Amino acid sequence: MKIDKEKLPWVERPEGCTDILWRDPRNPIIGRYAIPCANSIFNSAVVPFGEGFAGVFRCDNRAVQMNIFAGFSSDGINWEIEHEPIIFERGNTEMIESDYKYDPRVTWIEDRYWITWCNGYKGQPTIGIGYTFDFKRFYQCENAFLPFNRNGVLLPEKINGMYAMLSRPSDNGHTAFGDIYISYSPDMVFWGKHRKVMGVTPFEVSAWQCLKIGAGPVPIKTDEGWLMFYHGVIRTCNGYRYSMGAALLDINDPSKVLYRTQPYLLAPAEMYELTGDVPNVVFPCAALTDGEKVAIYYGAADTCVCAAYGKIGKIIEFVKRNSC
Ligand code: BMA
Repeated sequence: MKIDKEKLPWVERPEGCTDILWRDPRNPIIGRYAIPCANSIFNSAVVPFGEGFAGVFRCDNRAVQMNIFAGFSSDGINWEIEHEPIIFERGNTEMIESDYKYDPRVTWIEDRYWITWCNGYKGQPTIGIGYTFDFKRFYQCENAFLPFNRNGVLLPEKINGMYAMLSRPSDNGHTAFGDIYISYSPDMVFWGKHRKVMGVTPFEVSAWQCLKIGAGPVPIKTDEGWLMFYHGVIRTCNGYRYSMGAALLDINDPSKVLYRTQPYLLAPAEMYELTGDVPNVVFPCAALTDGEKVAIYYGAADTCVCAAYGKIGKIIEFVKRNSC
């Protein structure tokens, strides 16, 4: 879903910077205590809505219960986040159990905003799906998959007549493995035709993504394929480190990877990425684009929300030239 050029949150590349993505100097744009109950607000998704923007925010409260909250903004940078979590009504199912919700993604498909998140079902993580028309009333649908799964990301349009979702089969803990798969559904209830999209890289080829990977923002349709930003993880002697890369997937068959970055595009380097509840995490969950520029929203150190910017043309060129 493209937005007007003058509405896109944007900061020019700093003088002398040669990086493909650069950070917003106002980062973190949403601090950990932005609403009264919050311990942390991070890994959140935003979309164009009305005259401005709406979002679904991961907020862990001070009992460190994970939940998702709606929010609104006129400029994409200054956000008003509801003080109470989203209450879901029944969507396409009677069964809307949820022990916890985290890491939301949001996309417009056809007539409504679809939301996916990691949903706790009987204490185990799988992919929850919901929708809203107005960010006031929300409807929960069937879980997409069996546990264990995380990082469910819908494509913003049907592929060959079917809804398509990227996901990352996992375990019940701090998963020490993980590849990206794609699955299809005719109705947002039944999912199948599961195909592997891409796996981790050998350590000696690209170590930042050698332990596990997961799709980030909703992929962006371009002339060169689906531009998919994703996170990649390396296990260091001090724990996991999450960075961001990008890949181009075939437009008609997104299980085909055309290119993927060998170097990362953004890795923990600023203090707000290096320190926090979980240090060394850059975790992208949303992107806004006018077709030329992109604003990427990412969680930093499982604590706060940040933004980074780039030019789609330059990113594609980089992905193609630096593929592995
Ligand atoms: C993953 C998820 C993310 C989190 C990341 C780093 O497994 O739980 O929400 O940002 O770990 O802690």
